[in-house]
Amino acid sequence: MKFSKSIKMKTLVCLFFATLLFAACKKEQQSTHYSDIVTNGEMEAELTAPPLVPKPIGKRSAMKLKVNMEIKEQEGTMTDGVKYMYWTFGGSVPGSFIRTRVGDEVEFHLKNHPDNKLPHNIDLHAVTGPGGGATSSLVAPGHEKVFSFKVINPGLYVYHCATAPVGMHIANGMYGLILVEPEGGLPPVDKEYYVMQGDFYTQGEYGEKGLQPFDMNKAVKETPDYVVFNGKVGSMTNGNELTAKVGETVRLFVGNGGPNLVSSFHVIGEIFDNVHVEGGNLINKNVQTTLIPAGGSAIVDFKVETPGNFIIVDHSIFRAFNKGALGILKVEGAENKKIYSGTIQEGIYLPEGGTIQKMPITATAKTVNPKRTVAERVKIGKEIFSTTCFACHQSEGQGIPNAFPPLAKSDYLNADSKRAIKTILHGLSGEVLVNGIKYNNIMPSQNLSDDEIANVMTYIYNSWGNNKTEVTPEMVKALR
Ligand code: HEC
Ligand SMILES: [Cu+2]
Repeated sequence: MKFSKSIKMKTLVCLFFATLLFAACKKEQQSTHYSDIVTNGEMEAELTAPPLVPKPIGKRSAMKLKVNMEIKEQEGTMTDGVKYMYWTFGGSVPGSFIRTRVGDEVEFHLKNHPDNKLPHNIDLHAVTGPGGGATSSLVAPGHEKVFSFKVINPGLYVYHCATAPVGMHIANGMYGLILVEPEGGLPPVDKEYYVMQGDFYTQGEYGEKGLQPFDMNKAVKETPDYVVFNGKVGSMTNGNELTAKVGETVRLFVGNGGPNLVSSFHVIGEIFDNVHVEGGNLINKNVQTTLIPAGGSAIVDFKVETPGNFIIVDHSIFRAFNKGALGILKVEGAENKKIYSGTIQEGIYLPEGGTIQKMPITATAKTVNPKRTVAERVKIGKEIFSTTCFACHQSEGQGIPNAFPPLAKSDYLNADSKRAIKTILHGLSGEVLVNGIKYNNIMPSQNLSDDEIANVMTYIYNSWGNNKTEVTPEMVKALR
């Protein structure tokens, strides 16, 4: 009995190894096949800055592809009033998008601009070789290094600088994507975009003005002030939205440069029809959120069926609303009520015992009340309005009949600024008369600092035909 059992075991073990061997041969066959592809001719690679990608490669045969990439250390804008010294591949963060096909032989020319301060190199995850190219590409300012490699694995790959301290070079924006198309190309789509997440560490807090130097301690602790798409806050909002028309299929080449965080990539109001998981061959379907590791990627595509603004986020959601990881895909076209009805009815819902809801008061702890001009207050106030008040009072302050009173040309608002400030500070309930119409609903008290209330109120008073009152933090403080 024992004897026959051990024979069975041996057969099993043999079988196991035979399978492994077979699998190994198969893998070898595949990459031999790709590395055996003969190149035919030579061309210069088209390089693009985000959110654009070069034209699809499709059916072109493998070629010798020349990539001319210039490293530039340059000051740029992180968000309004905040500057950052970016280190870039090709002058953008993320760096230029490189598009190749399997079998291409890439001749890489890495140039370090003479005005730069530091040596750099490049590690491309699409390279099969030591350091992904880093060992052959270290280049001093005012120099150029050339090396070449054959792309033998289709997929979407991250590239980054790998010069010590590596984390710092990546944190300053030295990353990008290189696509290796499979033979015959990717299925055609209507729109293609390049989106890459990164986390940034600055000496000042989020939004603190001026040129902000890199903060090594925060980077080591992995506590970024900014988590953004395409190198800055607002890279895909306020006139820079990605666009598509109803009925089109959109493909996003998404990367995550890190250096630290993993992205929970999500488009609000869309479902990815296809996801090339981790940028490889495996295709998952009908995905809500796809995980993109630091130094990794995903290719997602989806058909847009309804018009509207689709918000692109890292679903670790404080990053989206408080650190910058938010973009917009703007879809235009005819509505499709079968797929999305819009609001059918709006009524008032007051649960039993409904009273003014209190948010935990933490904002008051911030006591700094900076001096600002009216124009500055209006600008900042507009942002506060569009995140805090707009859901109820609507984008043009027009309110919603029977539910939320208007702020545009509101006699209630214009008659008494102290009363209006108290409304924000303490909430409001019971019957109010605004422009001759009765409202009897509840406005929750808002958890905002004196400065924030001053800004949002100044914005409201200076918009939509109101009386241009300036509200200062001192006025708010006196009523708190
Ligand atoms: C959850 C919905 C909601 C939000 C969010 C909200 N409000 Fe209100 N607001 C109301 C309601 C409801 C009333 C009327 C209360 C009543 O009927 O007693 C009101 C009343 C007001 C009024 C006085 C009436 C008028 O029309 O002039 C002002 C001013 C006002 N809100 C400003 C703001 C500002 C500024 C914000 C953002 C910081 C804000 N509200 C956020 C629901 C909201
Ligand atoms: Cu570098």
